[in-house]
Amino acid sequence: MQQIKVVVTGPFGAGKTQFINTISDIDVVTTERRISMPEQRETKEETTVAMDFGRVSIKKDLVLELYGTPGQRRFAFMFDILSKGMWGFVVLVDSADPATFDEARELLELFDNFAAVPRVVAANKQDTKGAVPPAELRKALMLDPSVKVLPCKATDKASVRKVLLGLLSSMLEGGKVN
Ligand SMILES: Nc1nc2c(ncn2[C@@H]2O[C@H](COP(=O)(O)OP(=O)(O)OP(=O)(O)O)[C@@H](O)[C@H]2O)c(=O)[nH]1
Ligand SMILES: [Mg+2]
Repeated sequence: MQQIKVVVTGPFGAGKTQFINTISDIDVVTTERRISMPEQRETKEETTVAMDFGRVSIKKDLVLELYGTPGQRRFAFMFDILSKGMWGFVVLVDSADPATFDEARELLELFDNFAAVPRVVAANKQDTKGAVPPAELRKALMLDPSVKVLPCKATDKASVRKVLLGLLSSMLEGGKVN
């Protein structure tokens, strides 16, 4: 059995917990707590304070272990703990929230520094008003052509699966996964 550790990161509220909940075969281990800062509570009530953990069977003998990071930067101490031993990572971005794009770019660089492993950017919330398409997100994030930017709707299982398969195919190209 090959177990592949994948980290799901991205700015506050990008949809990381949702992404893992949608695809996981097991009940996700979450660490959501009520948001303490009133200005952030306008968007939602709870935030991840340590991690999400889920797993998904991709095919016989191949399981992805998904580790979601917190989005609030005060919990960033978890980043290097969660990234230990990762085989790849996903940077999830709320495509309708350009104010978070710079941070998404920073996270990509930060996790790249932890480990130079395959990564994909998921242009999430494609179903929401004002969501920019993947090509536009690529430009805004000034991404290298080698980084895949995939459309995503974290509430939709097939869509989440496509993102993970996109990452997996980059890993296959690297020859680590078979
Ligand atoms: N319409 C729509 N809503 C989404 C999508 N993905 C996530 N959401 C919603 O966006 C909100 C934030 O999602 P979370 O999964 O809590 O985001 P997060 O990245 O884990 O947030 P933090 O842990 O606080 O950083 C929730 O209400 C989700 O249901 C999507 O693709 N489409
Ligand atoms: Mg979360």
